[in-house]
This record gives sequence, structure tokens and C-alpha cells, in this order.
Amino acid sequence: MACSATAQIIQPLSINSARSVENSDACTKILNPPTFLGSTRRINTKLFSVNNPISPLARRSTTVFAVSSDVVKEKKLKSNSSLTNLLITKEEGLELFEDMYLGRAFEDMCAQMYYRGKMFGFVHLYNGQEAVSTGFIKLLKKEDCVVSTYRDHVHSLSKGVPAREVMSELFGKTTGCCRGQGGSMHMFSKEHNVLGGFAFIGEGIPVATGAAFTSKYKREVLKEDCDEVTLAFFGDGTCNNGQFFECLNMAALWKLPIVFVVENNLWAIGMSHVRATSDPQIWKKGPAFGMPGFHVDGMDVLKVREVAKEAIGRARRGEGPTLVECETYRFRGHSLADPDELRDPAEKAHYATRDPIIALKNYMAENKLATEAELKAIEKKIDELVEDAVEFADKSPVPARSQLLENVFADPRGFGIGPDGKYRCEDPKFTQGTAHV
Ligand SMILES: Cc1ncc(C[n+]2csc(CCOP(=O)(O)OP(=O)(O)O)c2C)c(N)n1
Ligand SMILES: [Mg+2]
Repeated sequence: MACSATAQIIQPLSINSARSVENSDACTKILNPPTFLGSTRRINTKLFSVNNPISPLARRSTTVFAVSSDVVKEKKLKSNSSLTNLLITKEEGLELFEDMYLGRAFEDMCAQMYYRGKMFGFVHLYNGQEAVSTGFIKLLKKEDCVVSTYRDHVHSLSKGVPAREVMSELFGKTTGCCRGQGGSMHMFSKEHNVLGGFAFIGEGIPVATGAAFTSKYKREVLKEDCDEVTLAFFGDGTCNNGQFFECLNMAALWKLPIVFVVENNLWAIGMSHVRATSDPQIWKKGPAFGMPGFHVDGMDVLKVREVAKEAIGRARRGEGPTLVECETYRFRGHSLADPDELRDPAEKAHYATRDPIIALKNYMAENKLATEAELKAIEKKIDELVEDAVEFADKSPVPARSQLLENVFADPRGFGIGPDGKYRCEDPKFTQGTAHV
């Protein structure tokens, strides 16, 4: 694990090629273009081979560079650290393990609570994708921003929103990070700079681009000491939406401090990514806009982390945006309402063997970074924390009826206010037939 070349950077267009190739530093070497791992279901892999004349890869003659974990390892060997031949220290490894385990345990608990009727609406779980959230977000400072999608619980936890607040939000309680008004798909925390879960796909990308613009404005116009970075997380299915392209353009044009993190889990609900996308290698769209594009194994937190360091570092140094495609897999259905009958069981079984948490565990054990007892102790601590979050959420009060129309910016007349001038929500029949209040 974590030792073979997987992250690819394609040479940017001539507009800033000299600078960007320089920035990709001594870790670059020429490789053959990667084959796209992709879904195993009904895919003609020959179509994606460079030797196939109709392959999208064959039609392009761009030079491909790679940033490999091997090279990173060699680089570290030259340093004076006692752990020179490893990608992480013991402390870093334990932090990554704890965060990934928290994400998994929290989501498993959500499933239980959802089926017990404690949550309402759609709930989308993140199981299997933990290496992406942890690999990126654990490198951030508190002031840095994260923008997510409807699959947002784990991004929020990685960014430091307490499990109690996330669980309470899911339970629709006043102690939730949005006072129970957001629910599963709309995690938000000003304190932790989590700028939202968004239910419409692609909706968060312009918000993230705006946040990155704010950082640049503070630094360059207001001359404030600001090197904040924004991470925008979104899925493969979202990369065929207009906002994605518009924001890549603006971010490159203005050299904004943002990283576009694509969590390519190969599926958009029941639509296979390779069926829906003319060129399934999303990372290649970065260079089309003049920014580097990386492709990394999103089931390996150490590889994700190495690429994340590079991309976040570029943004922090004022060198502009990066597009990173993390190839990952969700272990559960699209949402908890999805029976998950569309995906091939063989494909699911294949990715189950690549569980990112088990992979990190094995890496730490093989490299004597942690004993089984140490990892077990972390698991126990997190299991208790998640139990506590549920108890806390369960005991917390539901919002008052009067909160229903707070923060609703549209004129409530005709909607929230009845002809008698009274709030409709005060009518005892207002919520009849709904599960919520
Ligand atoms: C603008 C918009 N169109 C359609 C939908 C319906 N929709 C919900 S999830 C989804 C698939 C998104 O897939 P992807 O971006 O790969 O994210 P994943 O669920 O795999 O994390 C779609 C089309 C939506 N939420 N918003
Ligand atoms: Mg997807």
C-alpha cells in the first residue's frame, strides 16, 4: 500500500506551463497515461486503452507526468528524521486512523438510527470514501473552508464539528449545528468553516469558489494576513454540470486558493460514470483550464494525503487551483432509501477488499507504527463517542414551532401566513401528514 505511482499530473497548457511544471517539483517523471480503473460492470476496457485509435486517450498527445508515492518516499529518505522511510509518523497515522474510524462508526450508527425512525428525509452515507475526507481535511487549518454535498456528515466531522452536533442535526434537534433546520444534507458550521452540505449537485462549487475569492481579496486587496484555502468536494456525476466548468474557469483565471476534490465513486445514483461521461478521466479537465489535474487512488489515505499536500500547498502559496480526482467507492447504496440492486455484486466485493480503513491498519501494523491494542483503544473511544452523540441527540429538545419560518428569506405571505394574518404553522393541522414537527 501507498508505494506505487498512482497520482497523475498532466502538463498544463502553455499559458502557465513553465510555472506549473516547476511547481510540481522534483517529484515529476514521465509515465504512460494511466488506465482508468472504472466500474467493472459492462465496460469495454479496450475503449480506454491508449492503443485503441478511438480511445479518448489515443486522440490526445499530451505528455503525462506522475507524482508518485515512491518518489515522495525517496525524498523523505534523504531527510534526517528517524522515520525517514515512512510516509507518516506514528502520531499522524493514529490521527488518520481515528478520523477514518470516526467517519465509519458514525455512518453505521446513522443507518441504525434512520431505520429506527429517528431521522427523516434522505440520508446519504459515506462508507468506503473515508480516505478522501481524512486525507484532505486533516491537513487543513481551522480557518480553511470546506464545502460539501448531501454526503456531508463525514466532511463535517473531519473538519472538527462535534459528533454530538452532527447527530443532533440529523435528529432535527435544536442542539444540531443548524439548530435542526438543515438536516442530513445541509451541515453548516460557521465556527468550523464548514460552508454547507448542498442538496443540488454542483451547488456547492460556486460557493466554494466565492469563499476562495474572499481569501484572495483579503490577501491582495485588503492586505490582510490571509493564506486560507478552500476545498470543494463533489462527485463524478456532478462533473458534467455547468457550474463545475464555470468555476474551474474562474478559479484558474483568478488563481484562486481552491482545490476541487472529485470523489469519483464510479456511480451517480444508478448511472455508471463511464456510461455518462464522454471522457471519464475527470482529472484531465484541470489542464484544459490551465490548472494541474491529479488522479489518485482514493481508497488509500496515504496516497490521497500526498496529493492533497501538493494541491493545498499550491493554493496556500498563492499558486492557484488544482483539480484532484480521487477514485473511490461507496460501500452502501446511494442513500438509505436505495436498495442498491443496480451495482454488480462482483464489483462491490472487489472494492470491499480495498477497504481504506483496513488498508491503513495493515500499513501501520506492518511498519510497527501501532499495536493492535492501540488501535483497539481508539475504536473503543470512538464507539463511546458515537453512542454519546446518539444519547445527546435523543435527549435534546425539538425546535419550537415558531422556528419553522426563521431564516426563510422568501416573503412568507401566502405561504407561511394565512389569510387571517396568523402563521400557518400555528394551525394544529399544519403538519398533519408530515413526520417532522
Ligand atoms: C441539480 C441536480 N440535479 C439532479 C439531482 C438529483 N441527484 C441527486 S444525487 C445525484 C447523483 C450525483 O452523483 P455524484 O455527483 O457522482 O455524487 P455521489 O452521490 O456519487 O456522491 C443526482 C443526479 C440533484 N440533486 N441536483
Ligand atoms: Mg458518484
